Amino acid sequence: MTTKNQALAAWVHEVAALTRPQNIVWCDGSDDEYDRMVNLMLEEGTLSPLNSQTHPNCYLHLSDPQDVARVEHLTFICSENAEEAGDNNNWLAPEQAKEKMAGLYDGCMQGRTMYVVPYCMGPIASPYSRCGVELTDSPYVVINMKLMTRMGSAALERIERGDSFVKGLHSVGELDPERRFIMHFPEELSIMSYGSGYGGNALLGKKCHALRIASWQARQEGWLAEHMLILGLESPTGETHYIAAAFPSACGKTNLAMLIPPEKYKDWKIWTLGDDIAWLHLDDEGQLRAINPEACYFGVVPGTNAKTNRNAYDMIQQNTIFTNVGKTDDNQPWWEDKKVGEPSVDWKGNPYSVESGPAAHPNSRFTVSATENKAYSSLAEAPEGVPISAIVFGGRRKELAPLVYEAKSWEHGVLIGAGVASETTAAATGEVGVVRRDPMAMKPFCGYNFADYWSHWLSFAERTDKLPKIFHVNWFRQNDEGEFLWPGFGENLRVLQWIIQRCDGEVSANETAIGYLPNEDSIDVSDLNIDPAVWRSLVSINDDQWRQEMSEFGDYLNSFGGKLPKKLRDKHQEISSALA
Ligand code: GTP
Ligand code: SPV
Ligand code: MN
Repeated sequence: MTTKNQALAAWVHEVAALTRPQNIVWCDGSDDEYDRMVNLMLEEGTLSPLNSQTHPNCYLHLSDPQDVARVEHLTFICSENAEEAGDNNNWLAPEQAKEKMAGLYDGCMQGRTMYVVPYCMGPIASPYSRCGVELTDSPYVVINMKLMTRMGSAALERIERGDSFVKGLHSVGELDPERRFIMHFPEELSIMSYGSGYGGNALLGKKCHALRIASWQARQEGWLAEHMLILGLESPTGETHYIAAAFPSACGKTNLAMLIPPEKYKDWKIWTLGDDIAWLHLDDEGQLRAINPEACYFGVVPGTNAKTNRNAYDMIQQNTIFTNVGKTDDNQPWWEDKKVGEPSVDWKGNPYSVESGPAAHPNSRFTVSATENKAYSSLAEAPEGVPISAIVFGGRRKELAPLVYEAKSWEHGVLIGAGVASETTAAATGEVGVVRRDPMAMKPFCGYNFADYWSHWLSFAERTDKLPKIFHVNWFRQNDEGEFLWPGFGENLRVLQWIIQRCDGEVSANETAIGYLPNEDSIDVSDLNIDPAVWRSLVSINDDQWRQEMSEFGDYLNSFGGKLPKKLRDKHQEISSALA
């Protein structure tokens, strides 16, 4: 196979001349091709079969132990001008970046096969979808991209009909952390990745394209590319509200998107549309609509069990690729908090022992087609997307942030999003558990200057009067013993219910300086065995802590200098004064 698209053919030719692969294979995205790739990897030993009785068509991939997460310090936005990238990104001049990468790519595919992977982010028939082509020497990338995107012939046809496409070049190289870079060239719609096989560094359709490059394009074209789940909340009357929620990596998006209501709320139903990325557009009526550019879940494995997330637990019993989990002695996948079975082999392939750490890496992942999820919404395939009623921001905060609060206006909501801060997790290399600022959960993913990004967010209020309401949640408050104060998971439905009641004007709230909080009795927790004093602390604010927070947040905003939108500065000032 090859292509009628001259630009694509020329680029493939040019890359092959540089990387010098032994073979070039154009991927058609068929199930046969997937099976062939799996067999190839089983032969090579880069994939191993799991117990086919308990886990049909499931496989385990163990990565290089030094290559288990995103590498933010090695990820760059290479715009022409450094200010475009902003202090929120690492920046390199495009020419310098290309020279560095050309040195790494020179002959890097000798003796290997280069796969040409055309893909479409979003439903093939959607006007909001965007295409890309990834060139990679990793079969692991090919099988993951097959599940994650609309990959192969249908995407290539879109490109041949004249769609623009993002050019992504990826090589695993030597998997040497000293020779690893993820470079983005937003002006040229291109990505260059070298030296890692891990998800967010190597599956270029996901964070590199659908967030970093797409956020840049979205600003120019008047839409938003966000690190958000999309869910539908169906009430007992059969009415469904759609909610988009942004939480930093490993802070609960997949879990919320698949939530199973507790017994008391069994007449409610959550439908999943997406668990990680949302592309948001205003339609002709001024309604904000969302599509999910992905077609699979690339989810955190540890913590997934029949109680916390039954939907996810069930969907990963078959047709799943596991990366970096442990195994039981009968070859079933095993991870911390699975609650059944015992580990006998760890994620490095060594016999399991308590002393050598967890059996599954804390950032071990499952890759599984979205269609395996029982709660998958049929509207996830709708070309026009779904109308969004509420936008929710959140993070991991032991202290400070209440369970839920509501912005008083769109501008205020943008400020709340810009103020997201969260404890770091294992999804990226570096220290875990330290609070860092992570505006809109986009710190690692915004492809341009945050000050411009906030201006772009603010501009939506000038284009429509039908914008969703904005909220902030925190499932992660803890006591001095480190125990969570809120049960989380399925019980988060109670908070979602309050959110839609607020959207529909059905419930009053407690007005504070930082926003509207639930009245103590507006969310029923009588059956949850929460101490009344704890409950009060979850739905109230500590003024001293908030004064401190607003002062630190103010310093952060000021670091963006003259580019910081005045509306945001004023709103920050207004809330600080109200707290004083
Ligand atoms: P990325 O895929 O990295 O973007 O992560 P995510 O935001 O989808 O996070 P995910 O839902 O995979 O959850 C990450 C971890 O947080 C898992 O170990 C979950 O078990 C845990 N978690 C999710 N929701 C809750 C909750 O409501 N309460 C508590 N205590 N933990 C939660
Ligand atoms: C995240 O880290 O936010 C993920 C996993 O969703 S990755 O695709 O690696 O970015
Ligand atoms: Mn994510």
